[in-house]
Amino acid sequence: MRIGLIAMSGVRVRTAELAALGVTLPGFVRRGRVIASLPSLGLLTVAGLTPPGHEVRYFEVDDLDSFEPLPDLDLVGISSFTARIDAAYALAERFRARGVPVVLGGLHVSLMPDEALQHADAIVVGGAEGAWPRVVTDAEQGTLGRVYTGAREGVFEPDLYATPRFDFLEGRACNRITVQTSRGCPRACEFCAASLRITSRFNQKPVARVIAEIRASRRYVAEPFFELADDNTFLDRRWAEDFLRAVTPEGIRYFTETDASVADDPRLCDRLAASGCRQLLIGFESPRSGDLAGLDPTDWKRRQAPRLRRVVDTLQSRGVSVNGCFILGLDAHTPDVFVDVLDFVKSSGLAEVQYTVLTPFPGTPLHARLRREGRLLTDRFWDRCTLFDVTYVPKRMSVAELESGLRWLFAETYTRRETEARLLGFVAQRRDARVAARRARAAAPAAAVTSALSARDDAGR
Ligand code: B12
Repeated sequence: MRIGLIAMSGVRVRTAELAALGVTLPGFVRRGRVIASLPSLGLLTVAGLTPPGHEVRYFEVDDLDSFEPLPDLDLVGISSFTARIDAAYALAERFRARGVPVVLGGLHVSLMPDEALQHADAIVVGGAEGAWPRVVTDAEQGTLGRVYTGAREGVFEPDLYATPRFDFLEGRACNRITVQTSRGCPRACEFCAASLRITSRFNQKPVARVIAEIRASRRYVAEPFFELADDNTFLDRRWAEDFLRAVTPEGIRYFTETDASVADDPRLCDRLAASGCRQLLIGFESPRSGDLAGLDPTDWKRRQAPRLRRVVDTLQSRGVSVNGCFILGLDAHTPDVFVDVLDFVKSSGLAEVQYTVLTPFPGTPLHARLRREGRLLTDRFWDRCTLFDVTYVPKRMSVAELESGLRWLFAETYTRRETEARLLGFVAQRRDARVAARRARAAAPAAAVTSALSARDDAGR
């Protein structure tokens, strides 16, 4: 069969006003441009899982109109997050109108299966592992079912796992590659719409497989910067130790997401920079601990808030910049939160910062709660699930206050001056830490001699 795998791409900001603000702000634009070039690891994985004997093609579609004429295919698989799901449905309908069976999969489809089924011949709920090979075989035999459920655990075990088809990236103008080292996250935050929703427990990829993927991808893209497509990379310390040991000699540079607990292990942090880790993205959500009550089942995030400055310091003094993420519009947020967040950003020395609006992605506990409380602005707002659009009534401020507060934060944070000040602050922090370490080392032998002498004196007495 000729199988087409199509990623719905596009979207950064939707609101014209935010877009206008965003495109004039250097920090935001820099990050926006860079990440927009990332491929769909989900579909490269689906391609890897395709049984042999089929011709597989990979497409990224931003503008539906420019995807004409439709390629000749026998089976189509489309991947989309919530923000572009309506475009994915429209594209699915076009193929179906020509008699080409369409399979939809991905996070949104897994969370909204009934909706997705109205626009597809078949859907895959959960990971493609354990489902896609059956889909292809059934489609080939003309017995395509309606709903296929992928594995929710053990997805990196040999019988389910396949290496993503990084060869599809050959010749592409991309300088960044995503590699997944784990799926899921035990923190289970109410708002989370990431891979935790398609797993029943934290799945960790064996280190040897991760390294094999890194090597495989480097055959097709020269000197890529890696983004680990994880929710919480360094959660499992033993795995993390093994990973750092194995990845260091690979000589790569990478960025990933983890939580504040990484700073509990200074030995691990000591080795991060040398392993190629350039930046850690950590969800701080809010600098005020009271704002974080009830965000996750064990109130873990609330308990971290008082130590966030130390977390920044621990990592940045070791040469790993921290990208602190803040969610605006939490239930406890009052209009003074914007000033407090900015104060924290400036005084903590964070090298990078990312603000998003609390977003009730469909299928999340947050969505169910806000719906119950009658606080969703509209029933169906999928194209507004960009992380920058307000889609609900905040508890302690108005929609307009949240929107204008966010715009104010963007404007205050992403000016060229502020962006450079943050980066220079990080460089200085690293330099000062190195100087302090050198001084401590230089002082160490002298201190050792003094204590040896006094030990001798003590012994002589
Ligand atoms: C890398 C990344 C990106 C990259 C690449 C996107 C891409 N096309 O894959 C970029 C930077 C471009 C991006 C953009 C956006 N992103 Co993004 N991104 C991520 C990130 C960090 C990792 C995703 C990933 O690669 N996962 C690994 C792969 C293997 O998993 P997967 O995609 O789920 O695929 C598996 C299954 O879902 C399934 N599957 C997926 N598709 C299909 C299709 C078929 C046919 C089948 C059978 C199976 C199947 O099989 C795969 C293997 O099991 C996640 C956060 C996270 N930590 O997970 C956010 C995340 C996915 N992004 C998110 C958002 C909101 C966005 C943006 C809207 C942001 C914006 N304002 O622009 C855009 C939307 C882009 C779009 N057009 O839809 C949300 C999505 C939530 C949701 N439920 O919709 C997440 C979860 C982050 C968050 N804060 O909540 N993103």
